[in-house]
Amino acid sequence: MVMKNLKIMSKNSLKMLSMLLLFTSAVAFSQTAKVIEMKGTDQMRFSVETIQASPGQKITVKLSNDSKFPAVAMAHNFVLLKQSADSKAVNLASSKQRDNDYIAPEMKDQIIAHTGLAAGGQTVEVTFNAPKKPGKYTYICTFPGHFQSGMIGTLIVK
Ligand SMILES: [Cu+2]
Repeated sequence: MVMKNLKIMSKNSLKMLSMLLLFTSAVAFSQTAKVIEMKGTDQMRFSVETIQASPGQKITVKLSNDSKFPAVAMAHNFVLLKQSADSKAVNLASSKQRDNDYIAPEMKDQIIAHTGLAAGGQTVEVTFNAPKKPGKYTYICTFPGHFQSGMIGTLIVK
């Protein structure tokens, strides 16, 4: 009888433990994102050029554009690159892809996350998990000419 009760108890505690684990992972999954709000400027710069994140941290980047220029002249995006990426190559290929919002499909394996294009008056956003590996990660705008003008920033994971 004692044994039987013990067995039932351990079954129940296992159940509770697994429920607790489920709950904990659900909380981790729904972790609120760190929100980074930035502007793409007419001077072809990100208003935020450095983002700090802890490894794996959930980040939302909101990129707004308040330019008065038409979209064909001044739009922006946020493209976060893998450390192994060749930023010049990704930019060169992507900046020719007007029909794909300036993201080259063949370069997607070099990209961690990216927004769509923000024309004047628009805000675009993307949510992603920061890489787990500490280090520096480059983000760029692939609208033609902007990377060359210095529309570049750094995500620092530590
Ligand atoms: Cu831009």
